[in-house]
Amino acid sequence: MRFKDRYEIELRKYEDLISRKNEKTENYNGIFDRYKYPVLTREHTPLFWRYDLDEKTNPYFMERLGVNAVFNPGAIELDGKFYLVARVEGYDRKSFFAVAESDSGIDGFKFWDYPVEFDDLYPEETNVYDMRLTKHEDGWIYGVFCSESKDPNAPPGDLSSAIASAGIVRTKDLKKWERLPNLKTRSPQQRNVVLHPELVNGKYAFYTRPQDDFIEAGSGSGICFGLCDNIESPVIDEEKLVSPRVYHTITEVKNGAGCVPIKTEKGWIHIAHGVRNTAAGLRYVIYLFVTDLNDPSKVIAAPGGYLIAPRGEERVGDVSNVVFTNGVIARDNGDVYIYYASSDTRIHVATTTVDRLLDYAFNTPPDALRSLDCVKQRKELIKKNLELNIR
Ligand code: M1P
Repeated sequence: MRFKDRYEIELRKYEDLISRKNEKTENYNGIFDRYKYPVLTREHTPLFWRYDLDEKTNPYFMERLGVNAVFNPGAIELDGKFYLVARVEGYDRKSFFAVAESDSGIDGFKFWDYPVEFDDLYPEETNVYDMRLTKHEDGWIYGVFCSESKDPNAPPGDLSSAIASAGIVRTKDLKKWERLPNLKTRSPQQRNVVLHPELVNGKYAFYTRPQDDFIEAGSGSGICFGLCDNIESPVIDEEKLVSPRVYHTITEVKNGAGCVPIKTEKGWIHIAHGVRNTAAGLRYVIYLFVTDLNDPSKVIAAPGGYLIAPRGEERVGDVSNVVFTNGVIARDNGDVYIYYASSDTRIHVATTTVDRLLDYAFNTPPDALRSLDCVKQRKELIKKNLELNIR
């Protein structure tokens, strides 16, 4: 096939994909709606990111820089438009950030021409990923992400040990980004760090996830909270536990803050991830809790179990059996768009409202922690329903 014909075919496929309308699935739980199609996949990246479009230098119309996956986006609404800062992973395993924009938030996401660039402050930094976007009361939009480097103390031959820390950038328009120094805490490693949108006691407040090594939380007891005086030289001296890991629950192995907390009249809604082990490996689900409006480190509602778990084709991908969120948009009209990635491969949206999430948070029973207590909990629900004599 001629170069030009193949290009036209691939371009049509791409254009059909990015203009495809999304629709709600029949899946019902009263809490949120799922959608038929992912909102972003690797096929949504422009052809000119992947192919050399010059026939002279690419006569076979080959992909020169493939894209492996598009996942774990930060999310923000600006002037009525929906923006995702996605983690785009090349065939070479390195991730970078790229902005995609949509009018509806459920379909029509299109990448901007160029990926995000910022100052190269850390020559040892090898990989960057999972940006959380905070519209802060100080007027900046902050992006907090994982900055990963090879562990300088790894023994010879160990090419896997790495160090994760929290990188910070800020912007006003998602176009020009200023890099700030990485966050310093007492923990040897940090991932899944989120900046709170308001100052707390006049200080910048972060949700952290201390961990002993790159993968294992180890003695890290869960999602923590810490204050920092100066965002331009960010240091947290003390981390206070907010949402702990708990034996035989969805957070047994680890957990991590997800989106920037949503401010509501009843408290701050947090949507995070929890990890448990199975015979088939780790399973990541998304859960929710609410913290006090005046003390965002104090949990006031913690519904038991998960909010979103991987279903159907979401269960399969590069890292299977994973759903993960680091971007939620809560609109002024109360609508909530939860962007979540499945199996480190693609991005979906789930839609709901603040009212529904609060009802879920405050009226879903907490985890009873033991099978026999779970039976009591369920019996109570059954009895109440049967006494209603509905049928
Ligand atoms: O592979 C699943 C997820 O693993 C990590 O999350 P955590 O630090 O909680 O284990 C992250 O690297 C995330 O990007 C990834 O989706």
